[in-house]
Amino acid sequence: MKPELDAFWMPFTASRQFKKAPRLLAKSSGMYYWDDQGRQILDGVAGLWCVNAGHARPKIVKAIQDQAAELDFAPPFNMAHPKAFELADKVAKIAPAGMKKVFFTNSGSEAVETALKMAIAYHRARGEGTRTRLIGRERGYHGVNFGGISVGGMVGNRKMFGSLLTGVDHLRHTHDPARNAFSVGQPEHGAELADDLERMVALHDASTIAAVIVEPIAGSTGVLIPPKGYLQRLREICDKHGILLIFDEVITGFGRTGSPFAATTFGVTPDLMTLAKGITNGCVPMGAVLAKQSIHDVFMNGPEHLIEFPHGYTYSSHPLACAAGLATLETYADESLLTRGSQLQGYFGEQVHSLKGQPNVIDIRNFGLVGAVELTPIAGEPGKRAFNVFLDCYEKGVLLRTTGDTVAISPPLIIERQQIDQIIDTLRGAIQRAA
Ligand code: PXG
Ligand code: PLP
Repeated sequence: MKPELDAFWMPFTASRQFKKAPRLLAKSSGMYYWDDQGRQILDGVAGLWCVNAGHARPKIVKAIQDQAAELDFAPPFNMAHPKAFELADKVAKIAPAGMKKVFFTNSGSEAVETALKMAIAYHRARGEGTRTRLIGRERGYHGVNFGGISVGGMVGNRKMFGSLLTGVDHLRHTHDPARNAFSVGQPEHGAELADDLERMVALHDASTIAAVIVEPIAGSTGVLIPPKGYLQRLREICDKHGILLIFDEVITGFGRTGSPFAATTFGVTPDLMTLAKGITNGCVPMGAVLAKQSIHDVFMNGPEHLIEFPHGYTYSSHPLACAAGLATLETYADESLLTRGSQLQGYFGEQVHSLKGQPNVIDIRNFGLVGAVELTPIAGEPGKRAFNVFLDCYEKGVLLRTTGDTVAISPPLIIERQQIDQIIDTLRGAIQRAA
Protein backbone atom coordinates (compact mmCIF):
# COMPACT_ATOMS: atom_id res chain seq x y z
CA MET A 1 0.00 0.00 0.00
CA LYS A 2 1.22 3.50 -0.79
CA PRO A 3 1.86 5.31 2.54
CA GLU A 4 -0.13 8.36 1.43
CA LEU A 5 -3.28 6.21 1.36
CA ASP A 6 -2.93 5.25 5.01
CA ALA A 7 -4.67 7.98 7.01
CA PHE A 8 -8.01 8.21 5.23
CA TRP A 9 -10.52 5.86 6.94
CA MET A 10 -12.88 5.30 4.02
CA PRO A 11 -16.70 5.25 4.26
CA PHE A 12 -18.60 2.09 3.24
CA THR A 13 -15.55 0.61 1.52
CA ALA A 14 -13.68 -2.69 1.57
CA SER A 15 -10.73 -0.51 2.37
CA ARG A 16 -7.85 -2.99 2.67
CA GLN A 17 -8.73 -4.34 -0.75
CA PHE A 18 -9.21 -0.80 -2.12
CA LYS A 19 -5.88 0.45 -0.88
CA LYS A 20 -4.10 -2.42 -2.63
CA ALA A 21 -5.63 -1.37 -5.97
CA PRO A 22 -7.13 2.12 -5.59
CA ARG A 23 -9.64 3.51 -8.05
CA LEU A 24 -9.00 7.25 -8.05
CA LEU A 25 -11.13 9.73 -9.97
CA ALA A 26 -9.38 12.92 -10.96
CA LYS A 27 -11.70 14.85 -13.27
CA SER A 28 -15.31 14.98 -14.41
CA SER A 29 -17.40 16.56 -17.14
CA GLY A 30 -20.86 15.83 -18.52
CA MET A 31 -21.45 12.06 -18.59
CA TYR A 32 -17.82 11.21 -17.83
CA TYR A 33 -15.15 10.78 -15.22
CA TRP A 34 -11.44 10.48 -15.88
CA ASP A 35 -9.27 8.52 -13.49
CA ASP A 36 -5.83 9.56 -12.24
CA GLN A 37 -4.28 7.90 -15.30
CA GLY A 38 -6.45 9.94 -17.68
CA ARG A 39 -8.72 7.01 -18.59
CA GLN A 40 -12.31 8.02 -19.52
CA ILE A 41 -15.15 6.37 -17.57
CA LEU A 42 -18.84 6.67 -18.44
CA ASP A 43 -20.81 7.51 -15.31
CA GLY A 44 -23.68 5.02 -15.08
CA VAL A 45 -24.74 5.98 -11.54
CA ALA A 46 -24.67 9.79 -11.46
CA GLY A 47 -21.72 9.63 -9.08
CA LEU A 48 -23.68 8.09 -6.21
CA TRP A 49 -27.25 8.77 -7.43
CA CYS A 50 -26.69 12.52 -7.12
CA VAL A 51 -25.16 14.18 -10.18
CA ASN A 52 -28.49 14.32 -12.02
CA ALA A 53 -27.53 17.13 -14.43
CA GLY A 54 -24.15 15.60 -15.27
CA HIS A 55 -20.73 16.78 -14.14
CA ALA A 56 -19.11 20.21 -14.06
CA ARG A 57 -22.13 22.08 -15.40
CA PRO A 58 -21.00 25.65 -16.12
CA LYS A 59 -23.80 27.51 -14.30
CA ILE A 60 -23.30 25.48 -11.15
CA VAL A 61 -19.51 25.79 -11.22
CA LYS A 62 -19.73 29.56 -11.62
CA ALA A 63 -22.36 29.95 -8.91
CA ILE A 64 -20.16 28.13 -6.41
CA GLN A 65 -17.07 30.12 -7.39
CA ASP A 66 -18.89 33.45 -7.15
CA GLN A 67 -20.55 32.59 -3.87
CA ALA A 68 -17.26 31.59 -2.22
CA ALA A 69 -15.87 35.04 -3.04
CA GLU A 70 -19.01 36.96 -2.06
CA LEU A 71 -20.32 35.43 1.19
CA ASP A 72 -18.54 32.37 2.55
CA PHE A 73 -20.63 31.63 5.60
CA ALA A 74 -23.60 33.11 7.42
CA PRO A 75 -24.76 31.80 10.78
CA PRO A 76 -28.09 30.04 10.25
CA PHE A 77 -29.51 30.45 13.76
CA ASN A 78 -31.31 33.77 14.25
CA MET A 79 -29.53 35.02 11.11
CA ALA A 80 -29.81 34.15 7.43
CA HIS A 81 -28.81 35.13 3.92
CA PRO A 82 -31.07 35.82 0.92
CA LYS A 83 -30.26 32.72 -1.13
CA ALA A 84 -31.57 30.42 1.62
CA PHE A 85 -35.06 31.91 1.20
CA GLU A 86 -34.76 31.92 -2.57
CA LEU A 87 -33.81 28.25 -2.72
CA ALA A 88 -36.52 27.19 -0.26
CA ASP A 89 -39.06 29.06 -2.38
CA LYS A 90 -37.86 27.43 -5.61
CA VAL A 91 -37.90 23.93 -4.09
CA ALA A 92 -41.40 24.50 -2.67
CA LYS A 93 -42.59 25.64 -6.12
CA ILE A 94 -41.75 22.27 -7.72
CA ALA A 95 -42.92 20.23 -4.71
CA PRO A 96 -46.17 18.28 -4.57
CA ALA A 97 -49.19 20.44 -3.71
CA GLY A 98 -49.30 21.60 -0.10
CA MET A 99 -45.63 20.88 0.67
CA LYS A 100 -44.64 24.49 1.21
CA LYS A 101 -41.97 24.51 3.93
CA VAL A 102 -38.32 23.61 3.48
CA PHE A 103 -35.87 22.85 6.30
CA PHE A 104 -32.22 22.57 5.22
CA THR A 105 -29.70 19.97 6.35
CA ASN A 106 -26.33 18.85 4.94
CA SER A 107 -27.07 15.29 3.89
CA GLY A 108 -29.81 12.77 3.42
CA SER A 109 -28.98 11.19 6.76
CA GLU A 110 -29.52 14.51 8.53
CA ALA A 111 -32.72 15.08 6.57
CA VAL A 112 -34.01 11.75 7.87
CA GLU A 113 -33.18 12.58 11.51
CA THR A 114 -34.85 15.96 11.03
CA ALA A 115 -38.03 14.47 9.57
CA LEU A 116 -38.33 11.86 12.33
CA LYS A 117 -37.91 14.55 14.98
CA MET A 118 -40.45 16.79 13.24
CA ALA A 119 -42.99 13.96 13.20
CA ILE A 120 -42.70 13.23 16.91
CA ALA A 121 -42.63 16.91 17.85
CA TYR A 122 -45.63 17.63 15.62
CA HIS A 123 -47.83 15.16 17.48
CA ARG A 124 -46.64 16.49 20.82
CA ALA A 125 -47.37 20.07 19.78
CA ARG A 126 -50.91 18.96 18.90
CA GLY A 127 -51.37 17.41 22.31
CA GLU A 128 -50.81 13.81 21.18
CA GLY A 129 -47.51 13.28 22.91
CA THR A 130 -48.03 9.53 23.12
CA ARG A 131 -47.42 9.23 19.39
CA THR A 132 -43.70 8.49 19.47
CA ARG A 133 -43.41 5.18 17.67
CA LEU A 134 -41.71 5.15 14.25
CA ILE A 135 -42.40 2.54 11.59
CA GLY A 136 -39.84 1.77 8.89
CA ARG A 137 -39.59 -1.09 6.45
CA GLU A 138 -37.34 -4.08 5.95
CA ARG A 139 -34.69 -3.34 3.30
CA GLY A 140 -35.16 0.39 3.80
CA TYR A 141 -32.14 2.70 3.72
CA HIS A 142 -32.45 6.00 5.53
CA GLY A 143 -28.84 6.99 5.99
CA VAL A 144 -26.46 6.10 8.75
CA ASN A 145 -27.39 8.10 11.84
CA PHE A 146 -29.11 6.47 14.78
CA GLY A 147 -32.68 7.34 13.78
CA GLY A 148 -32.04 6.34 10.19
CA ILE A 149 -30.52 2.96 10.96
CA SER A 150 -33.27 2.29 13.52
CA VAL A 151 -36.09 2.75 11.02
CA GLY A 152 -33.88 1.38 8.25
CA GLY A 153 -33.98 -2.27 7.41
CA MET A 154 -30.46 -3.25 6.37
CA VAL A 155 -29.06 -5.81 8.77
CA GLY A 156 -25.46 -5.00 7.93
CA ASN A 157 -25.96 -1.35 8.85
CA ARG A 158 -27.71 -2.16 12.17
CA LYS A 159 -26.09 -5.15 13.79
CA MET A 160 -22.83 -3.48 14.82
CA PHE A 161 -24.39 -0.51 16.57
CA GLY A 162 -26.16 -1.63 19.69
CA SER A 163 -29.81 -1.34 20.56
CA LEU A 164 -30.64 1.69 18.40
CA LEU A 165 -33.84 3.71 18.99
CA THR A 166 -36.57 2.06 20.98
CA GLY A 167 -40.19 2.09 19.85
CA VAL A 168 -39.50 1.21 16.25
CA ASP A 169 -41.18 -1.45 14.13
CA HIS A 170 -40.87 -2.48 10.49
CA LEU A 171 -43.24 -3.30 7.65
CA ARG A 172 -42.21 -6.22 5.47
CA HIS A 173 -40.28 -5.30 2.32
CA THR A 174 -41.97 -5.62 -1.07
CA HIS A 175 -39.35 -7.65 -2.97
CA ASP A 176 -41.16 -10.71 -4.28
CA PRO A 177 -39.26 -12.28 -7.20
CA ALA A 178 -41.39 -15.43 -7.05
CA ARG A 179 -44.38 -13.40 -8.26
CA ASN A 180 -42.81 -10.30 -9.77
CA ALA A 181 -39.49 -11.22 -11.43
CA PHE A 182 -38.75 -9.29 -14.64
CA SER A 183 -41.63 -6.86 -14.15
CA VAL A 184 -41.38 -3.89 -16.47
CA GLY A 185 -42.02 -0.84 -14.30
CA GLN A 186 -44.27 -1.35 -11.27
CA PRO A 187 -44.87 -4.99 -10.31
CA GLU A 188 -48.44 -6.33 -10.21
CA HIS A 189 -48.28 -8.12 -6.88
CA GLY A 190 -47.81 -6.86 -3.36
CA ALA A 191 -50.13 -3.90 -2.66
CA GLU A 192 -51.51 -5.96 0.24
CA LEU A 193 -48.12 -5.73 1.99
CA ALA A 194 -49.13 -2.20 2.99
CA ASP A 195 -51.72 -3.85 5.25
CA ASP A 196 -48.81 -4.68 7.58
CA LEU A 197 -49.45 -1.19 8.89
CA GLU A 198 -52.96 -2.18 9.96
CA ARG A 199 -51.44 -5.08 11.90
CA MET A 200 -49.07 -2.69 13.62
CA VAL A 201 -51.95 -0.44 14.55
CA ALA A 202 -53.74 -3.49 15.94
CA LEU A 203 -50.62 -4.45 17.92
CA HIS A 204 -49.39 -1.08 19.20
CA ASP A 205 -52.50 1.13 18.85
CA ALA A 206 -52.53 4.12 16.53
CA SER A 207 -52.27 6.47 19.52
CA THR A 208 -48.62 5.37 19.94
CA ILE A 209 -47.54 5.72 16.29
CA ALA A 210 -46.06 8.98 15.00
CA ALA A 211 -44.99 8.18 11.46
CA VAL A 212 -44.18 5.67 8.77
CA ILE A 213 -41.07 6.24 6.65
CA VAL A 214 -40.46 4.53 3.31
CA GLU A 215 -38.52 5.16 0.14
CA PRO A 216 -41.03 5.31 -2.74
CA ILE A 217 -38.44 3.24 -4.63
CA ALA A 218 -35.90 1.57 -2.36
CA GLY A 219 -32.54 2.43 -3.93
CA SER A 220 -29.67 1.19 -1.81
CA THR A 221 -31.09 -2.27 -1.23
CA GLY A 222 -31.29 -3.05 -4.89
CA VAL A 223 -33.89 -0.86 -6.60
CA LEU A 224 -37.21 -2.21 -5.33
CA ILE A 225 -40.11 -0.70 -7.26
CA PRO A 226 -43.38 -0.26 -5.32
CA PRO A 227 -46.08 -2.72 -6.38
CA LYS A 228 -49.09 -1.13 -8.08
CA GLY A 229 -51.38 0.39 -5.46
CA TYR A 230 -48.94 -0.11 -2.57
CA LEU A 231 -48.11 3.53 -1.86
CA GLN A 232 -51.75 4.56 -2.26
CA ARG A 233 -52.74 1.91 0.29
CA LEU A 234 -50.08 3.11 2.75
CA ARG A 235 -51.39 6.65 2.38
CA GLU A 236 -54.98 5.50 3.07
CA ILE A 237 -54.03 3.59 6.19
CA CYS A 238 -51.94 6.51 7.50
CA ASP A 239 -54.87 8.88 6.96
CA LYS A 240 -57.31 6.54 8.64
CA HIS A 241 -55.18 6.42 11.78
CA GLY A 242 -53.65 9.90 11.93
CA ILE A 243 -50.14 8.59 11.20
CA LEU A 244 -47.76 10.82 9.24
CA LEU A 245 -46.35 9.44 6.01
CA ILE A 246 -42.72 10.30 5.28
CA PHE A 247 -41.29 9.66 1.82
CA ASP A 248 -37.52 9.43 1.75
CA GLU A 249 -36.82 10.84 -1.70
CA VAL A 250 -33.08 11.26 -1.31
CA ILE A 251 -32.58 9.13 -4.44
CA THR A 252 -35.96 9.43 -6.16
CA GLY A 253 -36.10 13.23 -5.91
CA PHE A 254 -35.07 15.60 -8.69
CA GLY A 255 -36.09 13.74 -11.81
CA ARG A 256 -35.03 10.14 -11.28
CA THR A 257 -38.56 8.81 -11.85
CA GLY A 258 -39.48 11.10 -14.75
CA SER A 259 -41.02 13.94 -12.77
CA PRO A 260 -39.55 16.16 -10.07
CA PHE A 261 -40.43 13.77 -7.24
CA ALA A 262 -41.63 10.18 -7.00
CA ALA A 263 -44.59 11.49 -5.00
CA THR A 264 -45.71 13.29 -8.17
CA THR A 265 -45.00 10.31 -10.39
CA PHE A 266 -46.93 7.86 -8.21
CA GLY A 267 -49.67 10.37 -7.34
CA VAL A 268 -49.26 9.98 -3.58
CA THR A 269 -48.45 13.01 -1.45
CA PRO A 270 -46.66 12.37 1.84
CA ASP A 271 -46.72 14.67 4.87
CA LEU A 272 -42.95 15.03 5.03
CA MET A 273 -40.36 14.36 2.37
CA THR A 274 -36.59 14.03 2.73
CA LEU A 275 -34.31 15.26 -0.04
CA ALA A 276 -30.56 15.48 -0.67
CA LYS A 277 -28.19 14.45 -3.48
CA GLY A 278 -29.79 16.00 -6.60
CA ILE A 279 -30.75 19.18 -4.75
CA THR A 280 -27.25 20.55 -5.49
CA ASN A 281 -26.39 18.09 -8.27
CA GLY A 282 -24.02 16.53 -5.75
CA CYS A 283 -21.68 19.53 -6.00
CA VAL A 284 -21.96 20.81 -2.41
CA PRO A 285 -23.36 18.72 0.45
CA MET A 286 -26.99 19.57 1.16
CA GLY A 287 -30.20 17.88 2.27
CA ALA A 288 -33.67 19.13 3.07
CA VAL A 289 -37.00 18.21 4.58
CA LEU A 290 -40.13 19.33 2.78
CA ALA A 291 -43.13 19.66 5.06
CA LYS A 292 -46.78 20.29 4.52
CA GLN A 293 -47.84 23.79 5.52
CA SER A 294 -50.24 22.28 8.06
CA ILE A 295 -47.42 20.45 9.85
CA HIS A 296 -45.25 23.53 10.04
CA ASP A 297 -48.14 25.67 11.30
CA VAL A 298 -48.73 23.46 14.34
CA PHE A 299 -45.35 24.62 15.66
CA MET A 300 -46.20 28.31 15.23
CA ASN A 301 -47.99 28.91 18.51
CA GLY A 302 -46.58 29.89 21.88
CA PRO A 303 -44.58 33.03 22.72
CA GLU A 304 -43.06 34.66 19.63
CA HIS A 305 -39.64 35.23 21.19
CA LEU A 306 -39.11 31.48 21.68
CA ILE A 307 -37.60 29.01 19.23
CA GLU A 308 -40.46 26.91 17.82
CA PHE A 309 -38.43 23.93 16.59
CA PRO A 310 -35.17 23.43 18.51
CA HIS A 311 -33.20 21.74 15.76
CA GLY A 312 -30.65 22.72 13.10
CA TYR A 313 -27.08 22.33 11.94
CA THR A 314 -24.18 24.79 11.85
CA TYR A 315 -24.20 24.37 8.10
CA SER A 316 -27.99 24.36 7.51
CA SER A 317 -28.58 26.50 4.38
CA HIS A 318 -24.85 27.02 3.85
CA PRO A 319 -24.31 29.79 1.26
CA LEU A 320 -22.25 27.58 -1.07
CA ALA A 321 -24.92 24.89 -0.98
CA CYS A 322 -27.72 27.40 -1.59
CA ALA A 323 -25.85 28.94 -4.53
CA ALA A 324 -25.20 25.47 -5.97
CA GLY A 325 -28.85 24.51 -5.38
CA LEU A 326 -30.20 27.57 -7.18
CA ALA A 327 -27.90 27.03 -10.17
CA THR A 328 -28.81 23.34 -10.18
CA LEU A 329 -32.55 24.05 -10.30
CA GLU A 330 -31.90 26.52 -13.13
CA THR A 331 -29.95 23.93 -15.05
CA TYR A 332 -32.71 21.36 -14.53
CA ALA A 333 -35.27 23.90 -15.79
CA ASP A 334 -33.17 25.12 -18.77
CA GLU A 335 -32.87 21.57 -20.07
CA SER A 336 -36.20 20.12 -18.80
CA LEU A 337 -34.17 17.48 -17.00
CA LEU A 338 -36.70 16.78 -14.25
CA THR A 339 -39.06 15.27 -16.83
CA ARG A 340 -36.50 13.97 -19.30
CA GLY A 341 -36.68 10.55 -17.70
CA SER A 342 -40.29 10.20 -18.77
CA GLN A 343 -39.21 10.40 -22.42
CA LEU A 344 -36.17 8.16 -22.09
CA GLN A 345 -37.60 5.56 -19.73
CA GLY A 346 -39.11 3.43 -22.51
CA TYR A 347 -35.80 3.01 -24.30
CA PHE A 348 -33.84 2.71 -21.07
CA GLY A 349 -36.23 0.06 -19.74
CA GLU A 350 -36.07 -1.97 -22.98
CA GLN A 351 -32.30 -1.92 -22.92
CA VAL A 352 -32.06 -2.98 -19.27
CA HIS A 353 -34.58 -5.78 -19.86
CA SER A 354 -32.59 -6.95 -22.91
CA LEU A 355 -30.22 -8.54 -20.37
CA LYS A 356 -32.88 -11.15 -19.54
CA GLY A 357 -31.52 -14.59 -20.45
CA GLN A 358 -27.88 -13.69 -19.76
CA PRO A 359 -26.12 -16.12 -17.39
CA ASN A 360 -27.19 -15.88 -13.72
CA VAL A 361 -29.64 -13.02 -14.32
CA ILE A 362 -32.56 -13.83 -12.00
CA ASP A 363 -34.45 -10.54 -12.01
CA ILE A 364 -34.47 -7.17 -13.77
CA ARG A 365 -36.24 -4.11 -12.38
CA ASN A 366 -36.71 -0.63 -13.84
CA PHE A 367 -38.57 2.61 -13.35
CA GLY A 368 -37.86 6.03 -14.82
CA LEU A 369 -34.09 6.25 -15.22
CA VAL A 370 -33.20 3.67 -12.62
CA GLY A 371 -32.58 0.02 -13.37
CA ALA A 372 -31.27 -3.06 -11.61
CA VAL A 373 -30.03 -6.47 -12.65
CA GLU A 374 -30.02 -9.13 -9.96
CA LEU A 375 -27.60 -12.03 -10.29
CA THR A 376 -27.43 -15.47 -8.67
CA PRO A 377 -24.88 -15.27 -5.86
CA ILE A 378 -21.73 -17.38 -6.05
CA ALA A 379 -22.29 -20.22 -3.55
CA GLY A 380 -20.93 -19.20 -0.15
CA GLU A 381 -19.77 -15.76 -1.39
CA PRO A 382 -22.78 -13.43 -1.47
CA GLY A 383 -22.13 -10.14 -3.26
CA LYS A 384 -18.99 -11.36 -5.02
CA ARG A 385 -20.48 -12.01 -8.46
CA ALA A 386 -21.97 -8.53 -8.70
CA PHE A 387 -18.77 -6.98 -7.34
CA ASN A 388 -16.77 -8.82 -10.02
CA VAL A 389 -19.16 -7.43 -12.62
CA PHE A 390 -18.69 -3.94 -11.17
CA LEU A 391 -14.88 -4.26 -11.36
CA ASP A 392 -15.02 -5.64 -14.89
CA CYS A 393 -17.30 -2.77 -16.08
CA TYR A 394 -14.99 -0.26 -14.44
CA GLU A 395 -12.02 -1.80 -16.27
CA LYS A 396 -14.00 -1.42 -19.50
CA GLY A 397 -14.80 2.23 -18.75
CA VAL A 398 -18.29 2.18 -17.19
CA LEU A 399 -19.02 3.08 -13.57
CA LEU A 400 -21.92 1.18 -11.99
CA ARG A 401 -22.94 0.38 -8.41
CA THR A 402 -23.66 -2.88 -6.66
CA THR A 403 -25.56 -3.86 -3.57
CA GLY A 404 -25.54 -7.51 -2.63
CA ASP A 405 -25.73 -9.32 -5.97
CA THR A 406 -27.71 -6.56 -7.66
CA VAL A 407 -26.10 -4.19 -10.14
CA ALA A 408 -27.77 -0.77 -10.14
CA ILE A 409 -27.87 1.72 -13.03
CA SER A 410 -28.96 5.33 -12.42
CA PRO A 411 -27.23 7.59 -14.91
CA PRO A 412 -27.25 11.38 -15.04
CA LEU A 413 -30.51 12.54 -16.62
CA ILE A 414 -28.59 14.04 -19.57
CA ILE A 415 -27.71 10.56 -20.85
CA GLU A 416 -28.05 9.90 -24.60
CA ARG A 417 -29.23 6.68 -26.22
CA GLN A 418 -25.80 5.57 -27.41
CA GLN A 419 -24.50 5.98 -23.85
CA ILE A 420 -27.34 3.78 -22.58
CA ASP A 421 -26.23 1.25 -25.22
CA GLN A 422 -22.63 1.46 -24.03
CA ILE A 423 -23.64 0.81 -20.44
CA ILE A 424 -25.80 -2.18 -21.37
CA ASP A 425 -23.24 -3.68 -23.79
CA THR A 426 -20.47 -3.36 -21.22
CA LEU A 427 -22.67 -4.86 -18.53
CA ARG A 428 -23.71 -7.73 -20.82
CA GLY A 429 -20.07 -8.63 -21.46
CA ALA A 430 -19.18 -8.43 -17.79
CA ILE A 431 -22.13 -10.64 -16.79
CA GLN A 432 -21.01 -13.22 -19.36
CA ARG A 433 -17.43 -13.14 -18.09
CA ALA A 434 -18.65 -13.48 -14.48
CA ALA A 435 -20.54 -16.72 -15.29
N1 PXG B 1 -32.10 8.09 2.41
C1 PXG B 1 -32.01 7.46 1.23
C2 PXG B 1 -33.24 6.89 0.60
C3 PXG B 1 -30.77 7.33 0.59
O1 PXG B 1 -30.67 6.68 -0.56
C4 PXG B 1 -29.79 8.54 2.45
C5 PXG B 1 -31.04 8.63 3.02
C6 PXG B 1 -28.64 9.14 3.18
O2 PXG B 1 -28.13 10.23 2.50
P1 PXG B 1 -26.60 10.70 2.79
O3 PXG B 1 -26.50 11.98 2.04
O4 PXG B 1 -26.49 10.90 4.26
O5 PXG B 1 -25.70 9.60 2.29
C7 PXG B 1 -29.63 7.89 1.22
C8 PXG B 1 -28.27 7.81 0.61
C9 PXG B 1 -25.91 3.04 -2.44
C10 PXG B 1 -25.88 4.32 -1.63
O6 PXG B 1 -25.01 2.29 -2.37
C11 PXG B 1 -27.01 5.06 -1.47
C12 PXG B 1 -26.96 6.19 -0.66
C13 PXG B 1 -25.77 6.59 -0.07
C14 PXG B 1 -24.65 5.85 -0.28
C15 PXG B 1 -24.69 4.69 -1.06
O7 PXG B 1 -26.88 2.76 -3.12
N2 PXG B 1 -28.13 6.86 -0.43
N1 PLP C 1 -20.38 19.00 18.67
C1 PLP C 1 -20.08 20.18 19.22
C2 PLP C 1 -19.11 20.22 20.39
C3 PLP C 1 -20.63 21.37 18.71
O1 PLP C 1 -20.34 22.56 19.26
C4 PLP C 1 -21.50 21.29 17.57
C5 PLP C 1 -22.08 22.49 16.98
O2 PLP C 1 -21.90 23.61 17.43
C6 PLP C 1 -21.81 20.03 17.04
C7 PLP C 1 -21.24 18.91 17.60
C8 PLP C 1 -22.77 19.90 15.89
O3 PLP C 1 -22.17 20.28 14.68
P1 PLP C 1 -23.07 20.63 13.41
O4 PLP C 1 -23.91 21.80 13.79
O5 PLP C 1 -22.09 20.93 12.32
O6 PLP C 1 -23.90 19.42 13.11
